[in-house]
Amino acid sequence: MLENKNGMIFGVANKRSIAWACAEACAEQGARLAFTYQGERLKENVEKLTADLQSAVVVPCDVTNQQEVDTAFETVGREFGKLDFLIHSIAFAPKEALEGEFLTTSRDAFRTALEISAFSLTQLAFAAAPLMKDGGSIVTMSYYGSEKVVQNYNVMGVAKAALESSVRYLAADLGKQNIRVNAISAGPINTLSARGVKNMGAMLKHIAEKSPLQRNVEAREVGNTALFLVSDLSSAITGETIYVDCGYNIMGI
Ligand code: 0WD
Repeated sequence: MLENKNGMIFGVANKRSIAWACAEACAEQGARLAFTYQGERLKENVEKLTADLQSAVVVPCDVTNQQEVDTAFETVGREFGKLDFLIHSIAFAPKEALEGEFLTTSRDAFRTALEISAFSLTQLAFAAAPLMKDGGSIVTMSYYGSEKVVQNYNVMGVAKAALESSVRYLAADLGKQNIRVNAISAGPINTLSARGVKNMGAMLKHIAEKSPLQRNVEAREVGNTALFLVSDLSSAITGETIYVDCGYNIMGI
């Protein structure tokens, strides 16, 4: 499905990362992939994980460092010639902002969370668009806390609201270049980042009890939806937030 397509994946921290599930789904369908890692601490993880993939490119990229972003896209442009899709699967908020009341969010925590978790999509889309010479697809990861209050999710919910809105504005701007932009709103999955959210265990249990499918979503199910969104099967879908949450979001009482 993705033969002759080149993709760039941001946000692999380890094998549990949603980004890695997306990478596996895309690699199985023949995509050639470039991976970025944030800082030296994750370099070895990403290099080991990607060692078995054919001709994968691995480059450093902390989105708070514009020079690194520019160099990452230069490298990928040189190696691949063109880019067909980009998967943005990164987020960060200081730990103290992910517990207690949203009311106490500091200016610094707000700025950091919004910059890394929301602005980075626009930053990466701007850098990727010139490489998407035959059109392209950009996919990001969101969460239900963007539209409803989820205890402890706090400033990350505000960042995800900004992210989902960015998806719509970017889709409107990039449509004329046949570049599509969509978000996946994933149900909770036990990854490294998720552990930063207090009461994750209770949340997983609640979803398994209340969602129509009566279980939690698996990372691979999110990966498969990302595969659909970066493939030509979704060629008329742009600006959307697609729920992959076992149906949890449709439930009222
Ligand atoms: O329940 C979940 N796990 C859900 C996650 C439900 C719904 C959505 N999501 C979202 C997250 O908010 C995030 O946007 O999915 C995305 C991926 O999250 P993940 O796979 O759960 O988490 P993880 O494996 O930790 O990957 C996120 C990575 C970072 O990992 P760590 O844990 O080291 O912070 O985002 C990257 C980093 O690799 N990251 C950055 N990358 C570049 N520059 C930066 C940065 N400044 N900061 C974090």
